[in-house]
Amino acid sequence: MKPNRRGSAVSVRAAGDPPSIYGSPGSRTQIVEWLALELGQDIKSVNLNRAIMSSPEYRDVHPFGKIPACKAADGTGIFESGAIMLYLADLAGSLPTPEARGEAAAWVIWANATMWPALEASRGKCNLENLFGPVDAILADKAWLLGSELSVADVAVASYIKYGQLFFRMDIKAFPNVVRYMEQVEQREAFQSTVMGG
Ligand SMILES: N[C@@H](CCC(=O)N[C@@H](CS)C(=O)NCC(=O)O)C(=O)O
Repeated sequence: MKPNRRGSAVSVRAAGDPPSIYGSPGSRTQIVEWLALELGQDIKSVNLNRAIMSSPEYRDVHPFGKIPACKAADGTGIFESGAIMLYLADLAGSLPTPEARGEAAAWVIWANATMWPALEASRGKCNLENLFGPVDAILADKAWLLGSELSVADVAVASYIKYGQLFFRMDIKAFPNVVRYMEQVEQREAFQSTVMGG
């Protein structure tokens, strides 16, 4: 796996450059960086501070001034961590058909728009069976959500399960296949060096 390259400002891009990922340590930026490592997708990681986040140049990339954000080689700005993840998965050639893209997007959007908001609003006290019962059933006969290989779907879902455990002490032991799944995730070097802070 290639280490990420680190830059320092909202940059001008050249065709063929790797996408710039703008962010900071201890944020969703590390979910995106985990995925880039798993995919072997070269990215340029750029650390931002508050001043840069509110600058007009950065607002061209992320209209709401949040992190993470991505600037593609052609200058296109992409915001929302889930959208950035799907972009990287596409760029790496891991979503070769509209169906593969749709299947992966379903999980990325579920993690970002359904699972995490439910956990965050309830501090992990919502009905976990509603969220993780179906995930547990799916993982009964698959190593990963979409089959035998880790994909963008797993990076999105497992990151927010881990956030639930870290931030809300969420207990997933009622879901043995999810427990096994998270054990697999925890063993991955790329997860340890990004989401778990190295
Ligand atoms: N749904 C957005 C959330 C973006 C977000 O709130 N990011 C946080 C860091 S994880 C942030 O920018 N915090 C600084 C701020 O709100 O000014 C995403 O997934 O990208």
